[in-house]
Amino acid sequence: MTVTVTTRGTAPSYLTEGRVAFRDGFVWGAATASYQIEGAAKEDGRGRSIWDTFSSVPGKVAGGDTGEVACDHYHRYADDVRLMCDLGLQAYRFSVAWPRIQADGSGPINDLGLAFYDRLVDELLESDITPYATLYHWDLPQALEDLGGWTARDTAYRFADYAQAVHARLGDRVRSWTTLNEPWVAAFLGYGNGVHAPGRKDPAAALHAAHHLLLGHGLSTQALRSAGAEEIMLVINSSPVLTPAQVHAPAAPANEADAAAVERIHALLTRQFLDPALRGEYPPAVLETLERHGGLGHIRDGDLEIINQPIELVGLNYYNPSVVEARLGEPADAAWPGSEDIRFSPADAPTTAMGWPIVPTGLSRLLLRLSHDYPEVGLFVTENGAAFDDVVTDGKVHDTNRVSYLEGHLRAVHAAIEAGADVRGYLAWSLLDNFEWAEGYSRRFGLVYVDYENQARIPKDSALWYRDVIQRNGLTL
Ligand code: GCO
Repeated sequence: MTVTVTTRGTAPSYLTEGRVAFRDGFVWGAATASYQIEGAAKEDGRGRSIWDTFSSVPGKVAGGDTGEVACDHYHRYADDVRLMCDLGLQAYRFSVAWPRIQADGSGPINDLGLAFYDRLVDELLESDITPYATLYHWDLPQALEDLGGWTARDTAYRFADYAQAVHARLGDRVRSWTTLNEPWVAAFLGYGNGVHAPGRKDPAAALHAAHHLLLGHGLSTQALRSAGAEEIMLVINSSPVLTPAQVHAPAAPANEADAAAVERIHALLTRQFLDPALRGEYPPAVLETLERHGGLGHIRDGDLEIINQPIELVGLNYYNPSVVEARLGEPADAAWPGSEDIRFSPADAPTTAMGWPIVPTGLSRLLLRLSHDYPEVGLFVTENGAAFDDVVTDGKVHDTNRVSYLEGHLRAVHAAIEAGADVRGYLAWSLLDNFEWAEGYSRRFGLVYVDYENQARIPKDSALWYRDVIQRNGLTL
């Protein structure tokens, strides 16, 4: 499929300015996640994760794909680091698989599992690439899920123990730590609509999971901090919430009902996580939603103080805006708990192979809103990228659509910085084509193409273009 990226309406001024230079020290890199690339699912004492279980159930993942082999990164990490080095990456965001460290999510620490990340970190540092370690990117040990998973309060305490064990081994070399990746997705797709592992479909369970994930964030932040961690980050999937008319032109929502729909979805998606973590409170829209779905009994006195730990950075994974309208009087089959009376609409924009609308200006709007609302933290774009139906031609992948996507979004990051947002770095999603969760291997997000038949890696045109961007610390027209 060929997707042409077009700019609709009047081009924002930063698109016509010529050279776009980032400040010295802006960090450039790429991201991956353990289950999506490592493979070696049964090696060196790794326990089973909820994604091993979920992907083995027919019909859950496209093509019946699993992460059993993935990109075989567990064995090929040294070559992959060489590839990063060739592309000039300054930073690499990876995640640690909890079931490699504790097969059952608690109890004995598996030295062989830690040794893998030890080797990876050393390899990165030898290549002058800064490691950004994420402790939870969704591969919960199955044994903990059997005890309730994130709906069980105890999982938060087990997570802090695990975080401490990983820091004890890598903390002398890793200075930047991310507790959770996208708690909204882990809670609401995992426990709410069942599209992700563990595949539960219960709105109250999703809301409980969200709180316990936050509690795990707070407890692990305390553990990391007292062990001397320098930089701690919480990574969320966030998007600006817009009405259809706002997608291409900044304007106020047409009416009060739409304005309320916008703020409600923003509260459920973003404030549900950042207000407790950064302010020690839940926004009213989240409390009202909890009242309607199982109550507040799972929130204990003192939880919000634990969750509200000082952190240095919020990481944003941005792909597309959320477009909503009020739908008063229509049947209330909520897409998410709390989204009753709200309709999610398609944006008037070209889409990626995921069907996600391409709206680069959404990233500037998001960065500016969050820097305005939460001035106490720095921001980092921890994921941004696009899946397209890449084709190998004579050993090359001419992914001009991905180059356009990335270029548009980097201009948007730059525009936000110019307008005052404190954005410290940008990590492309993803280094490699990989296991795209419920979509399996059918969606390719990589800067580097992976031939799953023989594990060959082919840097796409976008990878070579990104290498030049990093080298110049900016873009040229
Ligand atoms: C995500 C993810 C990645 C996805 C990517 C594309 O954090 O949602 O961190 O694992 O693969 O976002 O969907």
